[in-house]
Amino acid sequence: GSYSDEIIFRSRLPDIPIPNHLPLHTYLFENLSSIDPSDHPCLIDPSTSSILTYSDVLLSTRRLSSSLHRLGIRPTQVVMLLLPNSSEFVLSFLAISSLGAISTPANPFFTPSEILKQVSSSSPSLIIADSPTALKLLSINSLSTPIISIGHNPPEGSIPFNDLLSEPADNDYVEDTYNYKFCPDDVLTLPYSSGTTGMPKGVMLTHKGTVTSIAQQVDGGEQNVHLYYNSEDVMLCLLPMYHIYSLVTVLCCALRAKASVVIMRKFDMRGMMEVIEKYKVTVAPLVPPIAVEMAKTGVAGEVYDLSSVRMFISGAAPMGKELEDAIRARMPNAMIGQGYGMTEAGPVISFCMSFAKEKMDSKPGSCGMVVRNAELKIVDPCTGASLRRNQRGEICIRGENIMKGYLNDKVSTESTIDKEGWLHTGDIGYVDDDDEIFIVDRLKEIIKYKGFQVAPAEIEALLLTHEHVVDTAVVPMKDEGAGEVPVAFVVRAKGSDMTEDDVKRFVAKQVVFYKRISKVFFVKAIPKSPSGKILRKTLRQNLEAG
Ligand code: AYL
Repeated sequence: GSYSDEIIFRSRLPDIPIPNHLPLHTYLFENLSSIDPSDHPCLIDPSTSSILTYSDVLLSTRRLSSSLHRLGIRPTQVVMLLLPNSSEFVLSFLAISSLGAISTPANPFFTPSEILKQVSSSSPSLIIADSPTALKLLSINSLSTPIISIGHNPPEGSIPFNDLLSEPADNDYVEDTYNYKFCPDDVLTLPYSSGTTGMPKGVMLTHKGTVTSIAQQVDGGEQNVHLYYNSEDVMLCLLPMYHIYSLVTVLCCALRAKASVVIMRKFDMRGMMEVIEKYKVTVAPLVPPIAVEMAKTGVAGEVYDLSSVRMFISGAAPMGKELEDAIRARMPNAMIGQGYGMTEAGPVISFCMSFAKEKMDSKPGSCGMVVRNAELKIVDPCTGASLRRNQRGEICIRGENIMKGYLNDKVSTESTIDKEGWLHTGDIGYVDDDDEIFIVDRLKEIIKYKGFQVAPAEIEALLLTHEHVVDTAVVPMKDEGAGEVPVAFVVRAKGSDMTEDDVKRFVAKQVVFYKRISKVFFVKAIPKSPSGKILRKTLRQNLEAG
């Protein structure tokens, strides 16, 4: 049909002007006059009780940029971040942005082979890591990238991070950055995602795209705002910053709104409760598995005062009504709702409208309404036709927020963003009569372990390197604690006596914890389509049928 027949859904909030001609760091600190920057807490570290004000963060970012410049970092070069949540992560991310360079964040718990894959794909000129990770990196012979190490005992052979913060910005740096011609379409950051199929790929998120996404969430000035944060807010930053949810919706949105960010390095239930109580956290962006644990353990409401929390945001995986009710029992003052996003969308697609400045009602289980300054449609995966309200199909989004494309992968880019600029999410859902989005299924391969991505293709490729594995398919299996876990169907070589444990151990040695196989099914053959594609849906259905 003709494109004018398309059924397009939009936010009920009007579009706004978005200053996405600005570099991200400039945009984030644009409205400092609304606070006293030298007195207003920006980053709070509960483990040391140290506080960096907005002025401190700006000054340190400038010093760090100058030092990175002195080390040779220039626009378009890549710097890899292998860091747990920390103020150093934030300073590095901002400093790299202000140099016109590109950060590529990764999980510091990655195994050497996982790190090397991202290194060889993104070719960083420098790696910034915490000292245990730096030590791990220094033992990889094939790695020649210089390493900056954070922490008290920087291993020999690495550059101590603290030295880079002690010197004031130098003239060369000031002159060079002055002459540097910024383009809003320049890449800001390169998180890795497998998208709808295949191996993890570098997602090129630009300054323009990221500024747009942040503005779609927290801008809107005097009128209504999708996600209402303000300078009085205290944000819980517990989810890892190397993941796009925490980086954009927690950190960047908080900085834009001049809120204070409480940074937690790792998760434990009591630690989280203590921090919420002590710092009177107002916004808690979390993932469903943490909510499940919170609902189960008695520690929450009974012992700790969680009444300061006014917003409980769940994202990255589905949250059902029962879970929502359980959280409500623990956090009586909190609005509870979901954000829905995808790394490639920059990342946010929709948000619960109970988080708006002028609240709207929302239904349990809904992912909210599409963000403003964007278009959403639901398409029939077979015909490509756009569908009406209450009809299920693939969710697609179009707007200036979405990625520029995958790094060095034109084919995957073109199969994800079509000629009309629609990003195909691989999620199946519908839009109801109140403009609320519901996700009901997944077209794509990805497995979501506690919101973390596991790319089946990556684990399958690994299994195929085992000499006793003839063929294999890795698919998600439902799990109460994690949401989903990866399980493997394996065709053994003739005469092989390989056991389930052998397979599990073989994978576990080479991957980060959440990619481990939790069950193995030995089968005679892997079901495939005539063109050779694994019939993942058939396997998933077999699992559900038992
Ligand atoms: P990625 N409900 C169900 N599934 C979800 C939801 C949700 N609320 N959010 C994300 N997903 C799934 O790239 C969905 O399959 O980004 C989606 O395509 O690791 C996939 O996760 C994307 O996985 C926010 C809120 C970012 C959410 C996010 C998305 C982070 C996950 C910012 O404010």
